[in-house]
Amino acid sequence: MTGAPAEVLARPGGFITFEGGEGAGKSTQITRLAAWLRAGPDRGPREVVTTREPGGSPRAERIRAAVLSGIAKPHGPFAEALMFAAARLDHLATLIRPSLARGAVVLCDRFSDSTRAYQGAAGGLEPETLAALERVVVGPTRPDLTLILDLPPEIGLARARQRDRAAAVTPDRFEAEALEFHQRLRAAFRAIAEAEPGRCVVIDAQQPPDAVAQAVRAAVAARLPHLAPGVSDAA
Ligand code: Z5A
Repeated sequence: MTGAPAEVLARPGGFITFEGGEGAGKSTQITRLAAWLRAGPDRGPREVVTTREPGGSPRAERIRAAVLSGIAKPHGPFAEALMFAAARLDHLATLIRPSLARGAVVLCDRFSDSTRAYQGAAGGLEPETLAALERVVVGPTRPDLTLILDLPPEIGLARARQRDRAAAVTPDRFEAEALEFHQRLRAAFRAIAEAEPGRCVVIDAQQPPDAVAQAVRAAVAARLPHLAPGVSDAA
């Protein structure tokens, strides 16, 4: 690397993405990390924007509803990847980049690693195709840190199904895939972490929520120390 793009160097906040399989606890941990980052006693209140993919902006949320309904599945993984890319373009332009430019911390539930894992490793699209799409869509707005919540898919799916039953919602297009698909996803996220250790940290998501939250905070404090609230707050 000869140096980070100017946009990244000028980033006083941070762009943190959460990745992993179904029911890994991403939403739970984003809420908890946001509360921790906002309450930094030594640095005063900090703007923390929580968002998700697909979605995160009004136009991207409309694409989310369509793609999770399964409407694009008959067209194959490339068509689905293009729909996720279209949603991501709008999300980046209208929410993520303006937030980072203001100095906010952006916490995003899934981002381009999900395209690599779902449409690539599990869906069968070639990595070169997805890498080209990612270069065009994401450009320099790459995450500073990616937390990969890792657990056996059987456990994550059971959690997601229990949550869906309690809320009386039906599983979406991806939750309904076979266990083998979810095993490929887990392997794909672990491979991404292995290939990009400077950006990714794998968190054991089988632990109770408090222990996962502690591991998440430790990873943020280690990788992005300018974001960590005072040490007294980390316990
Ligand atoms: N997708 C794609 O294919 N390509 C792309 O490029 C992108 C996405 C960006 C979005 O679904 C789908 O889109 C996703 C991939 C695909 N696949 N699916 N389905 P989504 O946003 O609706 O769902 P998700 O991202 O998979 O998240 P999730 O299933 O909602 O789970 P989660 O956010 O990781 O977990 P949670 O909601 O925090 O927790 C799940 C339940 O477990 C809940 O009842 C918690 O109270 C409980 N929980 C949480 N943590 C724990 C611990 N530590 N122990 C025990 N119980 C826990």
